[in-house]
Amino acid sequence: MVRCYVALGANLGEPIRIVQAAIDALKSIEGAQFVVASSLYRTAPVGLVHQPDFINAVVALDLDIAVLPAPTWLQQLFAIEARFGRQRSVKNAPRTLDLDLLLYGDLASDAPACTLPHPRLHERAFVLAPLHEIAPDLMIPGRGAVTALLAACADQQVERLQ
Ligand code: PH2
Ligand code: MG
Ligand code: MG
Repeated sequence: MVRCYVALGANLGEPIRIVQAAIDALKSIEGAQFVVASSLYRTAPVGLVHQPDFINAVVALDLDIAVLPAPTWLQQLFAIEARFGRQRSVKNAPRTLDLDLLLYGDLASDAPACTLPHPRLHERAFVLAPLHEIAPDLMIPGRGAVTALLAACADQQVERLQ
């Protein structure tokens, strides 16, 4: 088994409903054992700022490596994005659902199609706040403690939803 963390983000359509349904979809993948989901967060857009606020969350799962090696797991994530109507147009454009693989155990990869740990997770409060909620002691290989990384982006607006 390998512990993996997936970030969810949505800011088109009904993002709260979509993120909740996507969490359910992640729970039902064969070879993946659901561990925990964070609360949902309403977050200000980072990057392209003139777009609606996002709903973000992070999920932890334990994966059977034989069934779901990292490339297969990524394909599963893309398939869920597609099922929720994700269209890939402009980079960072509004989206019905974005699923980003943050960590796959301690696997380090600089393959362009799958960089691990996720290359921007350490600078994004919309990922770090939900990640810190479910794994406060987590260390990001090469980046440091989630707690310290989150403290360093205190200027980014994230609001935990009830
Ligand atoms: N995703 C991005 C770029 N900017 N901003 C917020 N708040 N939440 C996101 O999920 C997000 C973003 C690229 O995937
Ligand atoms: Mg993303
Ligand atoms: Mg993505």
